[in-house]
Amino acid sequence: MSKPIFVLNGPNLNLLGIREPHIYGSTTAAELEAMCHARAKELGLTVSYRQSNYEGKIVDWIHEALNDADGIIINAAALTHTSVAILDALRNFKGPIVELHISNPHQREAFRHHSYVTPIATAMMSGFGVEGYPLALDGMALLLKKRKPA
Ligand code: CA2
Repeated sequence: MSKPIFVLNGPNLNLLGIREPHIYGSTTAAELEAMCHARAKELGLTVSYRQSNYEGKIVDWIHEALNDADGIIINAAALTHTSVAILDALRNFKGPIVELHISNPHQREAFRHHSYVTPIATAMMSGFGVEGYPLALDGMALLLKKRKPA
């Protein structure tokens, strides 16, 4: 039986649509979650969408995903650039991992150019605004299909 795709979001992504719309757009977190469920439904997938401002919470969710998710889409936000704990947790996950960013961190400050998630990610999506989430789900569906030949 298929398991959900965990869509994990890091610090401050609860502020989507409320602050810094010039960088992150005007779609709210609730609208983004709805977009993810809608695209997942079209793809025959289910999504467990989560956001936390706490590194340990995200590590706990990755541990939960080890048994309970078919794939992980992760926008670790600022923790992308700092968290060895998230990298170590992701190392244990056997399914596809898509690293996602709303902006293109490589066009921004130098401290955003290094990611602890990239070395363990199967694929990356960045710079498409919040549309990157449904696009990442499209990519996830492709990766899962490749793993389970019909
Ligand atoms: O582009 C992305 O998705 C980022 O992961 C967003 C992080 C940033 O630290 C990364 O370098 C790139 C920041 C998320 C902050 O989210 C906000 C959303 C709305 C208003 C304010 C912050």
